[in-house]
Amino acid sequence: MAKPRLHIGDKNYSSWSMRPWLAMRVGGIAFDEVLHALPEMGGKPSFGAISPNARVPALELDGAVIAESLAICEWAAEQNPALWPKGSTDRALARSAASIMHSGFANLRSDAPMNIRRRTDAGRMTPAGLDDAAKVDELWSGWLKRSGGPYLFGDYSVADAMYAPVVMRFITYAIPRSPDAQDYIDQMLVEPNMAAWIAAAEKETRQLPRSDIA
Ligand SMILES: N[C@@H](CCC(=O)N[C@@H](CS)C(=O)NCC(=O)O)C(=O)O
Repeated sequence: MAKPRLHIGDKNYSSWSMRPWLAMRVGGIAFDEVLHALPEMGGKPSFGAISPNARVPALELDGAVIAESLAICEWAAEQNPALWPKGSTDRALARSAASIMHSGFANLRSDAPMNIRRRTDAGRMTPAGLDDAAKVDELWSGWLKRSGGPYLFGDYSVADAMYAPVVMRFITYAIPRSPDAQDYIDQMLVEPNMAAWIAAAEKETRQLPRSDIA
């Protein structure tokens, strides 16, 4: 098998790219990364011809291209099953947690786009965006209570990779949070692969006005 190639967007901005990149790194799966500049609003993406849905992330694998962050994370967990919890109920719950993130929290995502370098406040967010953030906090707290931590379902799983960009949003936008959510955020920030992504994002200099000025 040729080495998989993961196409990703700017590390400062591309929240969907961050998820499978983390899952693959935590899972110890060797891959090459191909970094693309996300297009300006209405612009043509450089990955348009590579990715089946003209989006990143996209994983090139043995002549096929796999789109969608969660599908790539599922592939990663087939290579390293430790990326999902062992018990079947916990595994189902972690898959549910990952799916809730993948399909939900649209208000939080649009009010507070991932921008790792930026520091601002939650004053720019709508009540609906803040409600989404409160819901995430409540879910994290419940899962952590059930598992005993330190990650959502005990050991690091795909669910944590899926929520990693939300951790960054809590910080960038100084979103109010519970002590349990703060502990989880602190835990996630020192995970070495997350720390490596953040360090790379901080070194990037490209700016996307739609995220930096808005
Ligand atoms: N549902 C997709 C979402 C992927 C997505 O929207 N990616 C953004 C970058 S974070 C993108 O490629 N945008 C293309 C564009 O802005 O033209 C997934 O889970 O991978």
